[in-house]
Amino acid sequence: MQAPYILHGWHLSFFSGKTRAYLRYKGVPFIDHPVDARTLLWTVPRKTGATVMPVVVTPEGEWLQDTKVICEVIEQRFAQAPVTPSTPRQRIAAMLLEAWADEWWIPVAMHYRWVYPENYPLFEADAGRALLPRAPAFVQKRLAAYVANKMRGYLPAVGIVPEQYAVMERWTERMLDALDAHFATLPFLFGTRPSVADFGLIGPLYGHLSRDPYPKRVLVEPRPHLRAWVERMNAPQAGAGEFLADDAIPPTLQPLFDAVFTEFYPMVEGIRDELRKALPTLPPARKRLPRVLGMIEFPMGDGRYRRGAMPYTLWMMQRVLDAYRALDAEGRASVDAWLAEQDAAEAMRFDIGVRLKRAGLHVALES
Ligand SMILES: N[C@@H](CCC(=O)N[C@@H](CS)C(=O)NCC(=O)O)C(=O)O
Repeated sequence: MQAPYILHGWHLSFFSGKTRAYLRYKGVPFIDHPVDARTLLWTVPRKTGATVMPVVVTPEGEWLQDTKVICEVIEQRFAQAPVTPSTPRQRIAAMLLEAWADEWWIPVAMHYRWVYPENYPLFEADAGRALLPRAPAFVQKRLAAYVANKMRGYLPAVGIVPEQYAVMERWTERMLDALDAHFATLPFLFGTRPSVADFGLIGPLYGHLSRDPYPKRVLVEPRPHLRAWVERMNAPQAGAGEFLADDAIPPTLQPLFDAVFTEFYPMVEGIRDELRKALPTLPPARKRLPRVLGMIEFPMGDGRYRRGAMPYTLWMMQRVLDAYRALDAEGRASVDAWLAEQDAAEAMRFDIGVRLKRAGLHVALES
């Protein structure tokens, strides 16, 4: 029998939920290890350059960090039932939705966790037990409360300030209605097989929105098809299902693509513009960019939203643009025709201006 992989992550964690669902779907033998303080604060930074979860350790002893890297490595080793569609429109559409899910939804997930104190006891219990499994309960709780406080300190940088609560909540409810309507017609976003877009979206929808008591009660429980999708994502039949035939994009996903092209793209353009402004101010030898640049503003539903620009998002977009450029001429033409229908004919010609590489949770200029 093959030695198992190890997933160091928590059920509370956005990106751990994404990776857990993915490993289960791929039938990867793995141990689900709630990462403890020593591993998180000592081993993970030494092995990956960041204090972060999830991290996957392979049977060969490699420490994989970043959900895209984990997925790329596992896709090569477990080749059955690929989760990135091979047909051009579905491929680009799924990768765009993954980028949107990973990046746009972070403030949504953080908002619903940290604005409602009803969620705090679960966080403190789970995080405390995971961090210090052998410590007395009061010590666990005290450390978890310290971590929770630190997390709340990040809220303004991602735009979670009282003036923006209402626009965020209206946006989320509308989008969850759209997802509920979609999952009434199809088990996953692009068919009967989950794709990278489903795994992206389970990030906010599992650890935060379906598990924290307030959003679970108010957002997910009233939407039965969405709730059923969350359950399917966590208990998949390994390797089962297919993407829709003929490279079809389900029309019920239209509200998601409207959000990608009229809200997410303006956010990404804002980040690119902040990066352009920041580049001349960086010391010449410095290639690694700060995690957060200046504040940007962009449309969100019926309002606008302001938050710090995180250049990591541009690296996510670079992956999608690279995938588009790797298509053959016929594939690119098919994607272009779909984008023209979306009123987003220029979307794959988006110019980041520099080439980026990932370094832990940061990005750096490629030299
Ligand atoms: N983009 C990374 C993000 C991982 C990530 O942000 N993980 C969160 C927990 S869900 C974390 O550890 N954050 C620490 C931090 O932001 O400093 C991925 O796809 O793996």
